[in-house]
Amino acid sequence: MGYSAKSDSGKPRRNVLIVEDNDVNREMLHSILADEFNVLEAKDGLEGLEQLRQNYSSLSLVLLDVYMPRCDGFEFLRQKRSDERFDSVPVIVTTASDLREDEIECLRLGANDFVVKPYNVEIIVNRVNNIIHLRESASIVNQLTWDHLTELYSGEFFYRYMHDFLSSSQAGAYDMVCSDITNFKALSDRYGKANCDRMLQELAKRLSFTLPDVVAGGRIANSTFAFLIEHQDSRSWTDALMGVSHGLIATNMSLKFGIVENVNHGLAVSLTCDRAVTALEQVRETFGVSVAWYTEDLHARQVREHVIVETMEQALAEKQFIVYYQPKYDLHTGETGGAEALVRWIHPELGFVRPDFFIPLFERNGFITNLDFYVLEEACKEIVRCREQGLRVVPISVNVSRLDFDTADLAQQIAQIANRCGVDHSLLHIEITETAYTDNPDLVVAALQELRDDGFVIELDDFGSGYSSLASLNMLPLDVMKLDMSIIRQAASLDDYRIVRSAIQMAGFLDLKTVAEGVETEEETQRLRELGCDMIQGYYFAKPLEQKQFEEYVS
Ligand code: G
Ligand code: G
Ligand code: MN
Repeated sequence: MGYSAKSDSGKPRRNVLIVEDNDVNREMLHSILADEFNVLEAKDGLEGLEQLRQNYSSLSLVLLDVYMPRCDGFEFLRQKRSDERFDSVPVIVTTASDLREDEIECLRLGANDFVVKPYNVEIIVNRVNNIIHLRESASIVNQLTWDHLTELYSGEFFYRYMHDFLSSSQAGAYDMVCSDITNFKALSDRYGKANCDRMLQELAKRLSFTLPDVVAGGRIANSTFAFLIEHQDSRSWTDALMGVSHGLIATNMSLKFGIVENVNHGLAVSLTCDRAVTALEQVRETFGVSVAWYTEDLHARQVREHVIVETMEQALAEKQFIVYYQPKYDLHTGETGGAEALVRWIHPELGFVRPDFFIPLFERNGFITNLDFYVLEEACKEIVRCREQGLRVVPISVNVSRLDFDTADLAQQIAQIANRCGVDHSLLHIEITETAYTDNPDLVVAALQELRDDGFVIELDDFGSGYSSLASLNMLPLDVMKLDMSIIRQAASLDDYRIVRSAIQMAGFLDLKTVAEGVETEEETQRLRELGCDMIQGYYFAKPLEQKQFEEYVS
């Protein structure tokens, strides 16, 4: 921060306190300083201490006489030193003579500088400015260096300091340990900020003691600490962490540790910390203390994820995403009754990338919506191609991610693509999952209603997987229920189809058609037919097919 002595430059005027019993001296100092400073006055040490107590936070400096009645300069300095709130206020002592012993005693008691009487205007003004400037810069450095709550380093300082440290100690081996309270938001909502602050404070203290051979610790985010320690077999000390949250705030606290062993001295410290945090984020435990390591596998996955995110836009532009079509077999007619569009990515470097891998990533960064619109358009073009070649035209269903519902005019955009391609709306089926509904019920119901009114067919995907709720069945405007592969698999392996039967019955009550997914055998097909299932989709009938194969299939 640039400090300007010119009070008329727009910078705030600093407050300076003069503690002096001699009226003439006090007046003189006052008139010397009044041009640049707001001057406060005290007639002896006691008054001076009272002023200090009231104004210490806004006071930039004290000018202190040594010999005064009631409470002299020495006593003032002693009292001031006993209260650390006053540490931020520097003191210049004014002495009448060149009494060395007095000067030494004042320095010992914490005075910062001297001016000797009789006063010299230039010397006083410059000393006052220098001391204030010094103190203010030191205070800024101090603020940037420390996290005052935990007394760990601030994140920025920790990164810089550890970078310098690691660059200068090429030979040593170190481990990075990051901790995070993963339910911190919930805890602070419940217990309040002050309690959570105290907890962080206590936790930082405990970790500083519990972790072995700590080089330094920093608070790198709200509830995230990082410690660099000397390298050692982590299994030798991680057990000690298990008790570290004991008695802190709540028994349901979720404290996770991520460890990067043998940190790479050349890697930015913030990235090393990111890796430790990535490791701890892998932990599924939702309470208690858990520890995770940043492994080779995790690293390889992160690199792949990075490549995927870096190349996704270009991949879409270059049509590296290929749409496959998996036929659905109609158990009533014995013919192909539809198909599901399933996207695949042929990546120039990574080769074939599974959708299970990239779709969750795209759902995190929002790119899934671009991809879904692309697949929708490809599916429309495929319908047109089949029609133009005189092939049998069957409805194609596309998967619509729950994230797509954040698009304000989703229904209109889907309709626009269909219309532009010249595809009848009834030939496009929209597959949604229940998570879309649980995320944002009102929005999803409204968008689906609009789509359905506009002639599209709505299918509920993955029914029976995860957290199926009957509420979503009730609330969503639906036409088709797709029974998840997992309940078909389970029925087949237990030879018990009761769940499948009741799902099909329930669909019947709700006027929904049923599609069973992941049907792999003749036996399963037979059972599903008996139970009144309308369609089956699965390897027994057909795998997802490339466009050409699909067209041959339906011809
Ligand atoms: O083919 P299979 O491995 O293709 O698909 C894995 C998962 O990816 C399934 O849950 C499927 O619903 C999903 N999926 C496949 N293609 C798409 C797509 O185009 N959009 C969305 N949102 N999900 C898709
Ligand atoms: O969108 P949904 O989650 O329903 O995606 C269907 C998934 O099921 C895709 O990954 C597809 O490749 C896969 N799949 C389709 N038929 C079968 C099957 O018979 N067996 C198995 N194991 N998977 C299948
Ligand atoms: Mn699907």
